[in-house]
Amino acid sequence: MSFSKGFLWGGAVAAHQLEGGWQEGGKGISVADVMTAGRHGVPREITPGVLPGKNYPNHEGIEFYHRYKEDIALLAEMGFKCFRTSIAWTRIFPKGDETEPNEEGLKFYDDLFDEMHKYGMEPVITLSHFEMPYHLVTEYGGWRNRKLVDFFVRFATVCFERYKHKVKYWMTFNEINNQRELNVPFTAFTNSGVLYKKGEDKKAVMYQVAHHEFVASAKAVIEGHKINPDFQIGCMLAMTPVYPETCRPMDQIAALKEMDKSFFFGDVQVRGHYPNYVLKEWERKGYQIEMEDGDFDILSEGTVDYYAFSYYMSHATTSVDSRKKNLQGGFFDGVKNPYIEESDWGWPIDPVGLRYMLNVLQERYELPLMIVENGIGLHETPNADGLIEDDARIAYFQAHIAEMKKAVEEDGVDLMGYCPWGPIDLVSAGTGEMEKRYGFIYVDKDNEGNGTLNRTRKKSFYWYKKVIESNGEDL
Ligand code: P53
Repeated sequence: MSFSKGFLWGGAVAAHQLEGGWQEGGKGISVADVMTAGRHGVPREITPGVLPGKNYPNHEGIEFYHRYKEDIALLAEMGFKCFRTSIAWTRIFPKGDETEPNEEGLKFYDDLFDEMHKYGMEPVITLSHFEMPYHLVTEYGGWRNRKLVDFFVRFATVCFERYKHKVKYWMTFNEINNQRELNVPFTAFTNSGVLYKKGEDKKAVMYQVAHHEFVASAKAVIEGHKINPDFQIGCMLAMTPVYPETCRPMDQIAALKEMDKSFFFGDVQVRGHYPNYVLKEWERKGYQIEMEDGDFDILSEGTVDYYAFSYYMSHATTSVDSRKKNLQGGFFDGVKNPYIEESDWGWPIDPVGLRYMLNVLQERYELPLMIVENGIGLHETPNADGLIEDDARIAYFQAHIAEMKKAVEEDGVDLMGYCPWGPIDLVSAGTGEMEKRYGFIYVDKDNEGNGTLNRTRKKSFYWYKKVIESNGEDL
């Protein structure tokens, strides 16, 4: 037996990708509401506000806002012990800078969490998952602005107070390290509501933005623990191991430096101080990151309780710059790994990388870990009987869970839980497509928004149910 009795088997989603109801219950416009649908190789467009005639897939999502009871019942049928979702900031503070929260929004999550508890399902909640109020972008420039710290802490505190008896597991910012990738506008906008200006040093801005977020996150941790000392508040990073292409010593350094770009965010949130490799970079480049007196104390006091991360893929890099290519639509500059396959969207599939990552994180931080996203996007159509036979998804999860098991059983990794991404089909964050499907549950809707929105169980639904039932023994 490898997984503890209380191991949190579940699944993960984000409010903006499934709720819909973008103008209901007093909700304000979020950054996700001004992003159009793209597709593989065609980036989502970030429009200046909501424009007529554009396709904004998050406006409707899969209408979870109205159908959540049916959906939670389906997840419960699979035996979910936990369910990760986010609280849409714009339901609680529609513009972000109000002093009083929106009661209707708070009530929605009360009902949602009650519904989960009915089935003994533990809510695992992200406070900010790519859905900050758009007003904070237009009026304040997003997280460039120090004022965002107070707005976020107010939002976090309101949620902690309101749900202190309903939610124990929290995360502050989803995949806070995505913004390390400066090539694509998507990352800075979804993480931080930042649109880079022509000619500015993106990296310097990124560090300033990150500093504000670190302070906000640490303050939230401090406030949260005052409200309920039992709260477990984590950081959340996208963890993509970067391998050296060869054993050329300089390739090791290239891979190490690439990983540091990612680790940086967790290093601050876990250890409560800036790592030397970043301080040296600031010195070298002459970056003057604005900080206030007391920030360092806040960072060291507000360290996280656990380390949550998403795992989808690994990457590879080289020290020979001319060999580097734009991969994944510019999301990463590196080299292709000839030893592994890729998904239809060009995401490398690497189960062993998950075990590797779990080990690295365990050794680096000695904190409990939680895998809060993992999965594969697939094109799917029902067969003649209306069933989705998603054997490729089952194979993906079999391989990844088997590696996760080794990490726990053989390597002694302290793992709290496992939440596959998108247990029910939802809108893709990266492309805005509906047809990049992750679910155990199929949702009848296409990229143009046509479909009945009916839910049906895929083959993997029954498979994952069995996995949970056997506590990960029967793969
Ligand atoms: P989609 C990039 C790289 C790794 C994870 O992604 C990422 C992204 C952004 O696309 O995002 C996370 O929907 C994110 C989820 C997202 C999921 O991965 O682009 O936390 O919101 O849906 C899958 O296929």
